[in-house]
Amino acid sequence: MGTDEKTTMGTMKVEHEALKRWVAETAKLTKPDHIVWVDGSEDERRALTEQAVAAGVLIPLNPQKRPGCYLHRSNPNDVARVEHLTFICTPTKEGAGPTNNWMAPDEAYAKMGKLFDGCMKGRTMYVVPYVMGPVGSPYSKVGVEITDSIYVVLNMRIMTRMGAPALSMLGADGEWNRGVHSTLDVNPDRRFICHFPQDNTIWSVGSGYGGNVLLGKKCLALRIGSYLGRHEQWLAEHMLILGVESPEGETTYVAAAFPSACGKTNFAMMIPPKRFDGWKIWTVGDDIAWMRVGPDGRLWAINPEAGYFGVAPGTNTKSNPNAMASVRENTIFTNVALTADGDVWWEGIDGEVPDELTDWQGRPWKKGSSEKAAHPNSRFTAPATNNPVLSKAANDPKGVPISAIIFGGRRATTVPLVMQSFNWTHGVFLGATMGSETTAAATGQVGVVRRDPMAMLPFCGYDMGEYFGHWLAMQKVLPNPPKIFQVNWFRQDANGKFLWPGFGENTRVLKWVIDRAHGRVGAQETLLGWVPKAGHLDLSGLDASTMEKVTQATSINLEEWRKEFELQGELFDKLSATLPQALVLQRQLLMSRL
Ligand code: SAT
Ligand code: MN
Repeated sequence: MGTDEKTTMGTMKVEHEALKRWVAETAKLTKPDHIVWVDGSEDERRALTEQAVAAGVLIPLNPQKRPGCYLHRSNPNDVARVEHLTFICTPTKEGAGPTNNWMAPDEAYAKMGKLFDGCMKGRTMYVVPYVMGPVGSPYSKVGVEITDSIYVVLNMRIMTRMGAPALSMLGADGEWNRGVHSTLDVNPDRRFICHFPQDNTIWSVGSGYGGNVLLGKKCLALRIGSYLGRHEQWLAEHMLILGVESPEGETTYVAAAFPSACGKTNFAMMIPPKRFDGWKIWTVGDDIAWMRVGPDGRLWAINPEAGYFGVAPGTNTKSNPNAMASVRENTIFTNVALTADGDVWWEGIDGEVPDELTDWQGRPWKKGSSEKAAHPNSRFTAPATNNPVLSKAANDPKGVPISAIIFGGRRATTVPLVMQSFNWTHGVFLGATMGSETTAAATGQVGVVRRDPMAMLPFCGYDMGEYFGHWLAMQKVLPNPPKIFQVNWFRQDANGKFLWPGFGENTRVLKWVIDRAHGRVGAQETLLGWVPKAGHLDLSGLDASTMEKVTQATSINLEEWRKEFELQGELFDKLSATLPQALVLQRQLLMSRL
């Protein structure tokens, strides 16, 4: 390879025979006109960007307002993850479990093989080597994504450590995740995202959007990652990682799971309120955590990603100033609206609503229109290095030690602002029974409560009951485990108004969590868990009406909890074949306390 006139290798030498063979086999199937191995260089980025602009895939934004930024409009039928078209193709249906769609591996390979046959005729096939995690870290994993989408290549360049460093990490015989992606004709009837955990393989066809096609993200880092984690005794989780630095200079790391579009990015980048002068929050990651037991018996986490694929709507200098700073340059925007002077716009961005815009589909839009100008799941892809509060430890190959794990959902009722689990098993139970109201991050109805255990329902690469078992088993190899908490920023009053101010004010909750993790503040025992004692949650500086609401936000209504335990039963019934007995008993115990 490299001598072949169809193939461009850049400056790279590929010494990995099995990799070369696999690329050749894939090319034989997909029949591209050209094959380009990407090296991740700046020259290459410039050239690919020019091609993407010429092809209309990227629209350059005003270089004065958004230097190095581009807008992409996806096919309107292709704007979110498609869970009903996502499959776990384990040898047996039981391996995937009752919460995943399953297809037999032979059937999936045959079905998708037909779609892949000749799909890149007239197109260029990009070979994208990438690392999830710091280059050279023993915790990191290498993947190679073959794709016919230049948009995917440019996004992968932001989201991962892409190109030559990945190939050198792979060496001559390293193991890698085999990803094949084609946009095909972007037809939902021919759209499948299939995972073959036993083969460390992902095949994705018919989409060009986000988590369906940036295969390092949900597909490798979570679905395949969780499967690998179970076999290799580590955890691949849908969690942000942040560091909290106190005025005394002590930094405590926390990992937190929330479903998609529940404010993980905001939480990971938040700025403490005035009251917390001298405190700093540092972002390690905003979406995914890979966590292992370190030599000291603590849980150590890396962020496998190198960028943010964040939700644009609602992002502004109040909700997330650091995200606004992160998207100032070298960012790809997807499905946001365009202003007359070539800047981006979305619902909830700062400033006046412009009189006229071009909407996310490229149509003229007027102020007052009943339709949204930006798609509710419109996104920015921004390099982590743009983030003013990027943690210095974000690139540390050994990761950061986690003192607390937080599980959070979007719940209008029932779940109080914050609660600490009695112990590890109860903490796993809190994660396992998480519920959340659905958002626009996945296609389907928005706003209905669904169980989303550990925010992993769409991302667990094997049977969910076994996954809980793996979490419980981790305790045995984790002499110094993090404390586990549950939070809910989204509780509402009877009129549907949020009770807790959220955003930077979440620092107040975080402070209690950290003090608990270090064993230096008290707590009040309730039937359901430990909650802050009166006066322990720092509410100073909040106005009287907010204080009043906080009382409601922290209240526990036993009637609501009776219903909650009832509803949890639906998930437990569904998982009954493999649900650990410890969790069944945990639920019975809590119910009997009521
Ligand atoms: O589209 S993605 O899966 O990458 C984003 C998300 O749903 O969290
Ligand atoms: Mn996510």
